[in-house]
Amino acid sequence: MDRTKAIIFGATGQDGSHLADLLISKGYEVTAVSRRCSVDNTQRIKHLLDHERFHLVQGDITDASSVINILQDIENVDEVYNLAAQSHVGVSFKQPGLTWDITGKGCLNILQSIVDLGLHCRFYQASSSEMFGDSYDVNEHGEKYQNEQTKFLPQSPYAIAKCAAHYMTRLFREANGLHASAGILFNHEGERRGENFVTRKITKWIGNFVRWKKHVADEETEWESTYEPAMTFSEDDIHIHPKVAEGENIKFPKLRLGNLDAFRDWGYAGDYVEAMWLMLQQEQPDDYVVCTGKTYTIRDFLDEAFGYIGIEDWSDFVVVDPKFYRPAEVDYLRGDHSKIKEKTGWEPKHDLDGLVRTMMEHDLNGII
Ligand code: NDP
Ligand code: GDR
Repeated sequence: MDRTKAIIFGATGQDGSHLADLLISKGYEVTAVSRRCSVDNTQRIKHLLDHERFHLVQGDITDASSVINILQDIENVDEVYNLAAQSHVGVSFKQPGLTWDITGKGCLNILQSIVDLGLHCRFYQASSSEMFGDSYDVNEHGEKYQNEQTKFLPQSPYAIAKCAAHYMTRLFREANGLHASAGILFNHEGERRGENFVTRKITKWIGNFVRWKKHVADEETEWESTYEPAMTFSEDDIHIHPKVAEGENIKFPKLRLGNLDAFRDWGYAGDYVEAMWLMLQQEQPDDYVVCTGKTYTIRDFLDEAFGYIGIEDWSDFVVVDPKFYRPAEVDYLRGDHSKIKEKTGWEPKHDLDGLVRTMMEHDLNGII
């Protein structure tokens, strides 16, 4: 039986893993590309590794020959999804060259390989609301929003690389007749979100904090009085194991964050991969904004997440650390998903409340 065949670049990431789940559930033959890593980077797709229709191959999108080999090895591939990226905006200021090579040029490597090999597959590019940067339109009610017509004003090396990949996708659609679509996705989160993005950093911290609090409670220690910022950690050191509380006099570190006033339109990653798939099922390729249409600040997210464990005032638990400020910030993102709704029927299923609940349940892991 001929099955639909898909290749996912970036399959080990948050979205790649959700997309792999979706495509497997739809009966696809899925080739997942993962880059060589000195440690295991397959945590998010572990449950798929033994599946008969799931095939893991090694490759790196910065290496054109690696991309060509992967595309060549799969006979008659139907759909190619490019989700691979150095996807952290803050990191892109410190590693702009690497970000450019992966997030920008990597997309070109795939598009050019598709053309050079004469493939008739459909292509999806993971574009981003970060491309809007400082730009927005204003509706008749005076509300700011971004849609497919809003101009791009990128504010980071990451966003500039995404703009280049986005325009490259459009160009290959126009110039080479490729069925190439770009999803301009607003922030989407969930239980598989990387731990140095702000939402997961918050829910993961709360989960660890509650676990630690239980530990000190077992020792009959008042958690309020032992709670001091005796330890600091960097964004990359967020994996706080409950064991940090095992030694005597070791206090739990406060949650250190950067700018709490930025607005983001946060959705659930599982909903957004459905939108990616739907784009490639359309007869004509196109670009679509994918979002919830609602926007909240980091403070609002903190309210929801701490509220979940019954803490209304989180100010004693959070430190604003300039270390996490970005050299340039994107202050306001709120998308308008009218186009994708009209063309494909797609709508988000999770609101902020549902998103936070899903993430908190996962990070508390049954502890309360
Ligand atoms: P992640 O950072 O979780 O995943 C990125 C993936 O890219 C990982 O699988 C990573 O591999 C892989 N990757 C990185 N470098 C290379 C490389 N050189 N060659 C091959 N693969 C590589 O991102 P998300 O899943 O959150 O996002 C998916 C895509 O969507 C990204 O392109 C992101 O920029 C974009 N996007 C994300 C949004 C979001 O809110 N999540 C919103 C808008 C766009 P490894 O696991 O080894 O690190
Ligand atoms: P973003 O997501 O930059 O929007 O990019 P992130 O969660 O990193 O930041 C969102 C906002 O929170 C502020 N912030 C912090 N951010 C991080 N990471 N860590 C902190 O401690 C912190 N404190 C405050 C940030 O300044 C920012 O305003 C995500 C990525 O998934 C991109 O790949 C994707 O393209 C966009 O979403 C849409």
